[in-house]
This record gives sequence, structure tokens and C-alpha cells, in this order.
Amino acid sequence: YRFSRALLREPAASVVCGLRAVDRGDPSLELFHLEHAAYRAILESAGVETHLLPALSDWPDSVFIEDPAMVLPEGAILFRMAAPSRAGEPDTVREALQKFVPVTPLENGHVDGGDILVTGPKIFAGLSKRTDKEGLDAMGAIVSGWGYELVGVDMPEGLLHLKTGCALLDEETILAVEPLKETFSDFRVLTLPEGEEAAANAIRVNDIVLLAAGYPRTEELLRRSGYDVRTTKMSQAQLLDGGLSCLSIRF
Ligand code: CIR
Repeated sequence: YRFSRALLREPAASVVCGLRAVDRGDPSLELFHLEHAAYRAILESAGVETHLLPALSDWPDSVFIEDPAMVLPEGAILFRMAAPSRAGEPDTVREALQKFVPVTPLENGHVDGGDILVTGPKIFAGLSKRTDKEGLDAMGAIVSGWGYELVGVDMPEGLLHLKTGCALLDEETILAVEPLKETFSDFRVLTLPEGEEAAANAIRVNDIVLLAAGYPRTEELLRRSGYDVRTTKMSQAQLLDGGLSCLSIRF
């Protein structure tokens, strides 16, 4: 959770057509920009140098830049994305990543970055609607060569990605929804208060934990547990099932 850089993607006008499991109305582009800029400013204030990539109108969900690729100290992996309207996104981040790390493309199957939780030498990966066994086998072949163990997680109902339901708070602590608690039996698990499960997609960035605004009991739980919590409005990304982790690739 110590990061010096992050890649972000400016929201495109087409973000109003972004994917969503349940339609609660289109996001407002103007508000999306404002919330995105506030998020970027918080990352900067946490000591992260941010790189904002230009908007891509061909890819409505491209603002959720965490999904097409991931970065480990050893290199980046360019995923293959299962959602047809996102399939071209991995190619759009290749060049930016190559400036910092060697890039290895996934050969088979599908993985979305939102399904990957790196906790250290152990990497958890959700088997979701977006991430399949073939994808994890292909990813496992890459990361095992770098010394990581990849652990597949069967997903509880109703979560888009693994990290829709959990977040790493420090090397030994994970914030998680109740159904994922067992998965993290090697960790201290802070369970989301009932009714605030949507707050699970928090991010630890250097000294702070960033949480979406509007979840007072989760905020209190984290503060009582000793974390320096910052909150930020995520109303527009949330309309498209997006959370804090999705808006950047941190490394
Ligand atoms: C999608 O359905 O792909 C986007 N509307 C939301 C992606 C959220 N990404 C994430 O949780 N990592």
C-alpha cells in the first residue's frame, strides 16, 4: 500500500453510457469530472505522483483504469477483458505503463483488475463474471515466476468484482463484507457494518485510508482501529458500479 505513482484516465463524454448492473440514471459528466479531480487531488496529497491519461470516447468505462492492467514491482500485466464494450481498453494503457515497467500481456482467458487484491506475496483473485479460470491460470504462470502465490476466490452473489467487497488496510488487516470473511482467515478482518457494504471498496494509500463519503459507521470503525481516514464523494462512479480502487492504477 506504499505507492509513489498512479495512472488515472480522464472521464470521456461517453461515460454516460458506461456499464451498470442496475440503472439508477446516467451519471453527469460535469459532476464526474469534479469528483474525479477531487480524488486525484487526494492521491497527490497522500504523496502520489499522478499521471492523467486523455479521455477515450470509444471506451465509455475507460475511466475505471484499474481494470485493464495491474502493476507489481516486477512488471505490469495487461489483462484481457471479458466485457465486450471494454475489450479494447488494455491496449490503451500499454504505452503509458511501458514508460515505467516492463509489460507482459495475458495470453488466455479473462481477468479484470478489480478482481485482484494484492496483499504481499499472496494475491487473491475473484472468479467473477469478468475473471475466469483460464485467465487466472495464465496470470498465475506470470506471477508465480515473480514469487507470488495466486489464490482464486469464489465470489459471493451480487459483487461485480472481488474488490467491490474488500480492501487491504495494511499487511495484516482487510476490510471485507461478511461473506468474504472466511477467505481472509490469515488476516485480521474488519467487517463492514450492515447496510454499509458498499463502502468496502476503500483504498489504503501511504498513510491514509480513502473511503467513499456517506458511510459514517465504516468511517468510525476505521478511525477507532487507528487509521487516518479521508472521505471523498463517489456518487457518479457509483452509478456505474465503480469505486475508489477502480479509478487508478497505483504502483
Ligand atoms: C464496469 O462494469 O466494468 C464498470 N461500469 C465499472 C468497473 C468498476 N471497476 C472496478 O470495480 N474495479
